Amino acid sequence: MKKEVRKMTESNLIDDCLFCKIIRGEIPSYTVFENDDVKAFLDISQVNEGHVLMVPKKHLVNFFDYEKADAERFLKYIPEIARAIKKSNDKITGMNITSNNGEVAGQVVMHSHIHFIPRWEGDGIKF
Ligand code: D5M
Repeated sequence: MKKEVRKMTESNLIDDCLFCKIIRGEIPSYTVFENDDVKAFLDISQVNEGHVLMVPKKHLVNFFDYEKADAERFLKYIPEIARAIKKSNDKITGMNITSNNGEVAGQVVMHSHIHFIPRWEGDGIKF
């Protein structure tokens, strides 16, 4: 990534945030998609095989924190990432794409993220 782009996209990353550290490469992750705006990597607690998280390269706590411009900039990658995950394994025929917003909704990491959970017939996952 070009230096000036890095400065622009990562300027508001914070020290004490797990996903900011992953974006900066201070904590390792298995990256499946990355550009100047977002990073997508395997979730450490796989609900189903191929479970991926997408995070914006800007420290936003959750969707309550998004301006319209943030939504336009970061959420547009959802279909592309979903398709890439689906394409990675023939058995994937569906996907749960979810986001927990706020502690009462189950949000544990306070840096906005979207879960991509691949699904297939008989996978035994129950929500
Ligand atoms: O989901 C937070 C998710 O973050 C949860 O599914 C585990 C995942 N997680 C936590 N630490 C890591 C690391 N180091 N790598 C990858 N994934 C991680 P929430 O929606 O906040 O409950």
